[in-house]
Amino acid sequence: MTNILTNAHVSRIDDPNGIPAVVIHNPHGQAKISLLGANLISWIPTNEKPVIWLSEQARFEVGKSIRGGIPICWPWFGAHTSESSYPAHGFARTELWEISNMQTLENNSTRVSFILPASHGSKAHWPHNSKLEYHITVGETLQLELVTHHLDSQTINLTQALHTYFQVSDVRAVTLHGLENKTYLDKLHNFEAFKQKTNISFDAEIDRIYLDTSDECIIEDPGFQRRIHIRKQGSHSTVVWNPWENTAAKMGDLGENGYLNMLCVESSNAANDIIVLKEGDEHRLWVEYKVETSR
Ligand code: TA6
Repeated sequence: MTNILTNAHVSRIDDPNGIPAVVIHNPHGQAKISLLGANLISWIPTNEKPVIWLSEQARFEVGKSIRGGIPICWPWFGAHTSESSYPAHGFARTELWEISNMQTLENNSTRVSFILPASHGSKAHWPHNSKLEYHITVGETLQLELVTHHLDSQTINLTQALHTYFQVSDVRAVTLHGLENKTYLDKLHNFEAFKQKTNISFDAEIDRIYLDTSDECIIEDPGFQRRIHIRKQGSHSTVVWNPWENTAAKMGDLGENGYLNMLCVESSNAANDIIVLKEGDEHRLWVEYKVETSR
């Protein structure tokens, strides 16, 4: 079905489970968003290479997270603080979302909005009345906004992340700028705190939560002759992750050497960056990705 008013059309991906997706084509580029987790699995600006990485072995199955794209970690980041049986990174990324609106904006960008319906799973893991909306704007840049509305009387602690898998030419040739002089918790060393002295290059597994930072990050990729600018609001922590060869092999869905072509830079509220919401409060986590070509 093509919605001629918005340049966007919803089409079912060719997936045995028949999970639908929104496919957007407009003068600025194209994007694809699976309704499984409202996961933006592809963004290709016009005259540019793909910006978002998706594993060749990604599975589209309700109850499981898609390997790649932009999984939404909500309403907790990482392992649940008290219930070890609860799914890592919450349930928003493994449930089917609904489209709530599609529109073409004045500069020919396309904005699609989604809501996460309440479900049995969510009620079991999150006995609160919180409404979650997600707005994606595909234009010269990609803008994402995750909005939590808290509607019941019990104050909640929210952690979350836009767990973005960026496509890179070769992670060994890439440099990440913007986190210099920040303190980070290193998951590979039992979350011990360290100080980042320089920009970040990659030659091994990395899994870090950078604290007290709302700064712009830049992925410098000489192989693709581009820099990806990552701006954010409503987030004071940034997660950097690449599983590298051994962990990737154990995960079983990153594909052959897939780890070499991806880098996760996640705009988050994680670790000590906890969002406390009272009844009637809302929180907006906003990011913007912009590609600057050096060709
Ligand atoms: O964001 C980094 C991280 O928490 C890593 O520790 C790793 O677990 C990654 O997320 C992927 O998690 P997933 O549950 O998608 O396999």
